[in-house]
Amino acid sequence: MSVELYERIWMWAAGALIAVFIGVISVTSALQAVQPPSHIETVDPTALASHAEFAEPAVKTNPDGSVVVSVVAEMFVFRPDPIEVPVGKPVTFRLTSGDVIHGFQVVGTNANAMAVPGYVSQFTVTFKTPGEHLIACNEYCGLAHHNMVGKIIVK
Ligand SMILES: [Cu+2]
Repeated sequence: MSVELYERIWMWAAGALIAVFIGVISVTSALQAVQPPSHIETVDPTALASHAEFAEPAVKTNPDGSVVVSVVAEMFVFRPDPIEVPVGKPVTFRLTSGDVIHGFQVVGTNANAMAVPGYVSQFTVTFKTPGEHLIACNEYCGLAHHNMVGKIIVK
């Protein structure tokens, strides 16, 4: 079987790109602990009402000024809402859902995660400027999905 020269060049180029991508993923996950934000820990979605953290989801400030925000996404609200966080401090969001899969996208930033029933999704973001951000659910979750929004106030 003979393969044209240009076809061979493109096949090797595509193979090299795939190797580079796999290499980047392997190196960053091994050296920088980069991993998907979801599925770090589990939680019983039927017992959120009596859960120590998620029964009253709230913003908690650590002694060093960093903040942990526990968020429950449910049809068709985010709790707490609005979420007030400080500017310039690391804000760790811990999300879960009490019913179906929801999205949690902080519009205008790269903060974006899924709230999956049974799991806690966690990510940390630092807001560099004060202001307000819309939180949008970006996973279709039911009839009022388009109304499922929240607000983050950075100050
Ligand atoms: Cu939704």
